[in-house]
Amino acid sequence: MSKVTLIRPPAFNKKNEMALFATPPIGLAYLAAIIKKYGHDCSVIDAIGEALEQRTLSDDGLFCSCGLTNDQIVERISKDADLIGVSCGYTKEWPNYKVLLEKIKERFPDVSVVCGGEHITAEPEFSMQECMSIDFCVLGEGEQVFVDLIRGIEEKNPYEKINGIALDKMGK
Ligand code: B12
Repeated sequence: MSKVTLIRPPAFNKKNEMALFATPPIGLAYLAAIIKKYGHDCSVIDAIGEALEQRTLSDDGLFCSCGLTNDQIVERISKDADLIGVSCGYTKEWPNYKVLLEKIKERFPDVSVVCGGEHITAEPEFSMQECMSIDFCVLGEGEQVFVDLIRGIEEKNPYEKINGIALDKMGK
């Protein structure tokens, strides 16, 4: 049995840009359901839902994140997580995803970091080249791929027999 933490990062916008962001992270709910169905432990950190009113300006004052800060997210990750999954849905949020992913890898260097979502599906090579903290990219709908990946990592053979993984470190 593996212990998985899934993360929806905060919404990240230009300072004065407004987007409708307070929606449930349905994609991660689907993933959590199947991960549990296969007998694994799974928790979800919904950075937006867990701090709806919190706004944080970037150091240069140009961007605003809505929800938990990256540091608060890292604090909430299970200390004994075997796998950390991060949803990267919006290309405009990539600069912040990168910072979050780097903080996660710094704190959990030995834990596999898996990314998925629309941005990753569209730009897997770009994302892995820009961010060395990603171990695996999952393309498209992630449910079956994620449980296959968990099994692969448990068996220390994550590179074979899994359809839907874009790249891994071996492919860099
Ligand atoms: C509903 C929707 C919204 C809703 C709510 C989204 C939400 N739930 O959070 C609202 C209206 C809020 C919205 C807003 C925006 N949206 Co929108 N949205 C969608 C839409 C139509 C469906 C998303 C969805 O809920 N899918 C269903 C769920 C179940 O699937 P999912 O989230 O994709 O998750 C699955 C996989 O992606 C994957 N997965 C996801 N996360 C992870 C994580 C891991 C670790 C793994 C392994 C797998 C994985 O597995 C999941 C299960 O199969 C998509 C288009 C589409 N058809 O996908 C656009 C889309 C995601 N939106 C898009 C955009 C651009 C925006 C806005 C920027 C628009 C704007 N200018 O304001 C804003 C940004 C909001 C923000 N954060 O600031 C683009 C993103 C493109 C990109 N590369 O950036 C899309 C792809 C539409 C498009 N083709 O242009 N959006």
